[in-house]
Amino acid sequence: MSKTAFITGATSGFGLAATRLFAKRGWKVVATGRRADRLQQLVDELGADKVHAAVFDMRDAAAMNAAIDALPEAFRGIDLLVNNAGLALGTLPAQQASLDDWRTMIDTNITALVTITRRLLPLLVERKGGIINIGSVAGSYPYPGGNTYGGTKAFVKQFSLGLRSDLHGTGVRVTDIEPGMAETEFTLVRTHGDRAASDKLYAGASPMSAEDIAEQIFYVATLPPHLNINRLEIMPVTQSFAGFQVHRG
Ligand code: NDP
Ligand code: 8X3
Repeated sequence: MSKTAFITGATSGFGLAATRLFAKRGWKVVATGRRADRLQQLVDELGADKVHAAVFDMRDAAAMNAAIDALPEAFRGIDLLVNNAGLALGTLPAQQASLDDWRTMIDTNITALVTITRRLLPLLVERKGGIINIGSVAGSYPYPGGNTYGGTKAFVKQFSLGLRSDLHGTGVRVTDIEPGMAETEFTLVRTHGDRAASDKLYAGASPMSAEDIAEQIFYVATLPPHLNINRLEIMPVTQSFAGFQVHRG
């Protein structure tokens, strides 16, 4: 019998590529996001027997719960939660950054992620399922302008490891996949729609693609059941680390 993945943020980037990959490899997918037209396109492309579109804003817990309550019978047996929906907003230094942007990132990347995880955990325990959280290298390596975004992804990393402890003995697997630079709509969102800035960031950099990350998600999800990758950090070859900075007054 085919398994079912619940993939948040399936209208773009990693979530969209993962939905396509899982569906093509025989899984059923509950695909979520705010952009209903894009989710409908996915259903049209992959088939209503393979993909169920659940349209809601991750920050609206009541809408989230209603969408889960309304799942058709064929999509209720969730085996895998992919906590992918998320965003960065802004690259200004903390002392100039928008507090509204910070709150949006915390509400989406942290509060919504724990809310949906808590909601689906009893089912995942019952089914010995799995959770794949999408963290980021920004949760481990600070960089100028990463402030709150990096903080949210550090939370995702530590929450993932904490879940592993709490779920000890249940058979439920938890992995934090921590990508570096990947070309999606991420930078378009981060720059509040600046296409030129987004194109410039990725130009000539050979970034990872959404499909690269979807393959990692599928790989982690389909490991033999006795294996758990705790953290999977992955970057393009063209990206690495820089040293500390020193200010001389
Ligand atoms: P995209 O912007 O391409 O996709 C983001 C997805 O998240 C969209 O489907 C969007 O759906 C969804 N989303 C955002 N906010 C909400 C919300 N309030 N309610 C419901 N859905 C929401 O970016 P990526 O694919 O790159 O990002 C996916 C994840 O990967 C994020 O958590 C990001 O932080 C992380 N990441 C990205 C990296 C990169 O370089 N691209 C690197 C490391 C991590 P919609 O707008 O339709 O609601
Ligand atoms: C996205 C990767 O390096 O832009 O999480 O923060 S980075």
